[in-house]
Amino acid sequence: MRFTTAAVGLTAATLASAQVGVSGARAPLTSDYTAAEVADGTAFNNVSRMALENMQYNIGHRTNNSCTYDNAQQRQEWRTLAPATRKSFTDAVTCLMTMPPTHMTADEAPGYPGVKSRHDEYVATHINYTYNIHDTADFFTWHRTFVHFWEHDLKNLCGYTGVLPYWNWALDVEAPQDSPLFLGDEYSLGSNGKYIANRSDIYLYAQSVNMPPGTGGGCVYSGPFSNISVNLGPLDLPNENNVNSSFEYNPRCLKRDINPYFLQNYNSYTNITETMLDNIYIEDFQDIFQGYGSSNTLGLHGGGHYTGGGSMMDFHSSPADPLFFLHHGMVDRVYTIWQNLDIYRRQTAISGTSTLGNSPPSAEMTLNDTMPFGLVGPDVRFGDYIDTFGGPLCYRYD
Ligand SMILES: *[C@@H]1O[C@H](CO)[C@@H](O)[C@H](O)[C@H]1NC(C)=O
Ligand SMILES: *[C@@H]1O[C@H](CO)[C@@H](O)[C@H](O)[C@H]1NC(C)=O
Ligand SMILES: *[C@@H]1O[C@H](CO)[C@@H](O)[C@H](O)[C@H]1NC(C)=O
Ligand SMILES: *[C@@H]1O[C@H](CO)[C@@H](O)[C@H](O)[C@H]1NC(C)=O
Ligand SMILES: *[C@@H]1O[C@H](CO)[C@@H](O)[C@H](O)[C@H]1NC(C)=O
Ligand SMILES: *[C@@H]1O[C@H](CO)[C@@H](O)[C@H](O)[C@H]1NC(C)=O
Ligand SMILES: *[C@@H]1O[C@H](CO)[C@@H](O)[C@H](O)[C@H]1NC(C)=O
Ligand SMILES: *[C@@H]1O[C@H](CO)[C@@H](O)[C@H](O)[C@H]1NC(C)=O
Ligand SMILES: [Cu+2]
Repeated sequence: MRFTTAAVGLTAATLASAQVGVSGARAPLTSDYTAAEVADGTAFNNVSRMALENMQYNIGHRTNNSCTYDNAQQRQEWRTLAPATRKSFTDAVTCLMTMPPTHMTADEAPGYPGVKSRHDEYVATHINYTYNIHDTADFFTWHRTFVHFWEHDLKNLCGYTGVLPYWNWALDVEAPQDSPLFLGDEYSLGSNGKYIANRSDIYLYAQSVNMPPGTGGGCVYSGPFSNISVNLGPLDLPNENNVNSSFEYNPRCLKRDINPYFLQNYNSYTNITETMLDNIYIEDFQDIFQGYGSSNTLGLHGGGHYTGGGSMMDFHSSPADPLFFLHHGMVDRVYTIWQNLDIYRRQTAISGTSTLGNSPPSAEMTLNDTMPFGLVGPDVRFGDYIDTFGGPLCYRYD
């Protein structure tokens, strides 16, 4: 690899001019590394360290002076959390899933028959805004904020004191069904779904992908979440009995169908590195990440959802599976690295409208627009959540 980092090492004078967007250094590209370095994660780890160095160097230029590099929360990959912390995390999630709604009023309740828990308020909100938060300008920032609110609830409503875990897909690319995440013991995130044999491939028309059956298919049967009730959805699953109205009460088990096919074809280190390094404009980066407008019809985002299978595969109600939040932690991590590799051009870059694929047409979003959070919490200003060290946010990734 023959590239050195962007902002690290710039003098204060260069930095001042860099701030107005004329930074001379370019961010690394996949072609700066060998194919082997890209495939085995060397390149990814190298640029993620560069991003952290850039972050540290530029911290003084953020909007919130009380957030420093050292006091920022450092989110960790699931398997690096101590077993006891993992258990306290899943206990806190179970607490949110069994706690009554906190935001929905008695007047609102009849409109949301399937909302039975605080966690359901998250699921319902994602269902409600599905077409306003995917393939839109605020895809990354809306989901970042959604995860942030959920983390806040785990801590404030359910006493969780650890850091928010994320799921690095590439670590499980060989056999996600054997991942420590899905071992099914009390320190895991719950088991795979119960294996259902003899299923055939399903053709996914929207994605032009022939989906082979995964390694599970039925209910999560051991460990955390084997006993919880999923109350909302599904709305868009192939070959399932989908609900007929968005917020219908449809209690059932949590289903998973861990599927290596998707991780191997969409979420390898090569896939992550190419997506992150070779899309220098936000409009390309966010499109390819979600599989829009390219031959990569699922992208890193879709690949993770389809790897989970079952409840995670439903476009609308996927936050029903807590895996959603670890998956979106990694989505946010890759976005954060991308932003910090070229802070001056990328930190506040946005492009697009507030409707999926701009259909129906809507106005270009600005950082002053509000993002809606329905039953989760107050609407927030887009620009306040675009920097992990800005506004109310103060975290980074390890
Ligand atoms: C990236 O890799 C190069 C080559 O091995 C090395 O010189 C550089 O220090 C690394 N950068 C970081 C931030 O790890
Ligand atoms: C699956 O298919 C095989 C071969 O057709 C058959 O022997 C087996 O009984 C089937 N298993 C189930 C669970 O249906
Ligand atoms: C699931 O619920 C049943 C009935 O409430 C209970 O007997 C069982 O211990 C629970 N299992 C787990 C893993 O929590
Ligand atoms: C949706 O409506 C159809 C037709 O009435 C019905 O067969 C199906 O069971 C309903 N789905 C759910 C989840 O209730
Ligand atoms: C993802 O990477 C794998 C190699 O790890 C490659 O075979 C596959 O074509 C890539 N997928 C996309 C959509 O680029
Ligand atoms: C946002 O609003 C502020 C204050 O009203 C204004 O100065 C700024 O130009 C606006 N920014 C955008 C991107 O519209
Ligand atoms: C659904 O959207 C409407 C319109 O924005 C809003 O009033 C309502 O609170 C939302 N409900 C949920 C669950 O997000
Ligand atoms: C600034 O960051 C600190 C530390 O994370 C936080 O407590 C505070 O609420 C933030 N300020 C604003 C205005 O969001
Ligand atoms: Cu989403």
